[in-house]
Amino acid sequence: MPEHPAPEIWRADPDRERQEILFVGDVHLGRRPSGLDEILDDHGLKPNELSPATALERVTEHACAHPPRAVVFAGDLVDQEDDCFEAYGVLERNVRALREEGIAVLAVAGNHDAMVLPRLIHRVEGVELLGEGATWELRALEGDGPPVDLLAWSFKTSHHSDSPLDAPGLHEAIGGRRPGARLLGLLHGDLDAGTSRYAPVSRRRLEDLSLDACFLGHVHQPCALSEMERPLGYLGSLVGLKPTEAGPRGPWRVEVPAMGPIRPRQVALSPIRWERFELPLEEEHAADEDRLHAHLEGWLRARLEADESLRHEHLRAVVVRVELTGRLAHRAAVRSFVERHAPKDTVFRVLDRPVIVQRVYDHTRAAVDLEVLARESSPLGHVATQLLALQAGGAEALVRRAGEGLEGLGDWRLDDDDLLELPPAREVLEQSAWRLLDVLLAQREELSA
Ligand SMILES: [Mn+2]
Repeated sequence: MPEHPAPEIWRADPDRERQEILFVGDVHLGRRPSGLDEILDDHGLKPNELSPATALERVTEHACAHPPRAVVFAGDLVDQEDDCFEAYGVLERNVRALREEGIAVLAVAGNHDAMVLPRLIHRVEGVELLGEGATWELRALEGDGPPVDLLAWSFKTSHHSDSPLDAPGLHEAIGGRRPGARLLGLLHGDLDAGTSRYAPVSRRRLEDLSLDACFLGHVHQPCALSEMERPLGYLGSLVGLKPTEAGPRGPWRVEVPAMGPIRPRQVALSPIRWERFELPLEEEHAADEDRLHAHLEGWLRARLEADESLRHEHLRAVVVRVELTGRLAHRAAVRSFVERHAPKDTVFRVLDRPVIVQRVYDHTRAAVDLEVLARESSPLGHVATQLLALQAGGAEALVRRAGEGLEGLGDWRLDDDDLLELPPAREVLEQSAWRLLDVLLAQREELSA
C-alpha cells in the first residue's frame, strides 16, 4: 500500500507572501468525484461541492486573501472538449477575480485540454497561454520581487510522443534568460515514463537544464516537492478525483527569493480527501462485528484527527478504503463484516465531517504455524512449503514464471493519468498461496466438523 510523505503545509506569512507564486496542477474542470452521489445526498452534500470547479473557487479565494505574484496552471485545466462551455464560465469568473487583485494568471496546456484551452484562453481576458503550439517560451514574470523567468511548454494536440525537450525553441528560450533571474520550468508531461504518448520527459535531462525548479502537470500523485533541495516534479491533481488519488491535494505556494532555496508548500483547501489505510487487527478486535465496527471507528478517528492537512475549513468529506490485515485464529466476524459492508452504514463523523468508509478489504491471514503445516505430506503441506520459500526469498523458478505471466500487464493503464502498478510477482504469488491455504483449511474444518 503506498504511503506518501505528508507535504509541508503552507501557513500565512505576510513577509513572504508577495514573493510566492501559486502553482496549480491538474484541475480537470468538468469532472465529478466518482461513485459517491447517493451517499453524499444522505449527508446533505452535493457532488458539485466536491468538484474541481469548487476547488478552483477555493484557490481564487485563497489567492485574493493572500495575493501571490502569479497563479500558474500546469495543464489539464479542463477535462475534455465537452466541458468547454461549463469551463468557460468557471474560468472567466475566477480569472476576473484574480485580475482585479492584480494577480497575473498564466497556464500551459496539457493532453486533456490541448485543443480547448487555447480557445478558452483567447476568450477569457487576462489569462495567458505559455509555450503555445508545443514551442518553448520564456516569460518574464511581472510584479514586485526578484526577477523570475518562466520556461514553459504546452501540448499542441492530445498526444505528443516525442520528448518536449526536443521541441523547438528550447535553447533560444533559455538563452533569453535575464541575468540574475530565477528560472522556473513549467510543462505537462510524463516524467521518466520511457515511451509514452503524453510528452515523455527524462528527469535527468530536465535536471541538466539547470533550472532553479521545475513543476509538471499530468500524473495526479504529487511529488514530495517540499522535501526537495531543487524542486522538480508533479504538482498533482488539485482535488482527488477518485479513490486512487489518495492523500493531501491542493495548489502549491512556491517561495522564490532572489537567492537561496526555492520552497514549495502545499495549501490545504481541498473539499474532499480520499485515503487508503491498512488496519492490522488483533484477535480481540475481530471477536464480533460490533467490536470490529467500534475498533475501525476509533482507529480512523485517531488517525484522521492527527493529520494536520485535514484541519482546514474547506474540507467537506473524507472517503476511505480500509484494508484489514493481521493473523487471526478466528476470522468469521471479519468475513461477514466485509461481506455485509455498505458505505452508508459506515459513516463516522470526525473533525465534524463525514468520514465515509467506501470499501473494506479482508486481507487477514489464518493464524497457522506454516512450519508445522509444511511437514505434512498433503496439499496443505505443499502450499505451506511454497509460502515459506516465497517469504524467505526463495522459489525463484516460480517467481520467474509468474513474472513472465504478469509482464504483459506491466504497463497497463486505466487511463492516461493513472498508472496502475501491479505488485511484484513474489507478492502476487504470496497472496494467491494464502488464498489457496484458506480454501484448504476450510475444507479440513468441514471434514473434521
Ligand atoms: Mn494530463
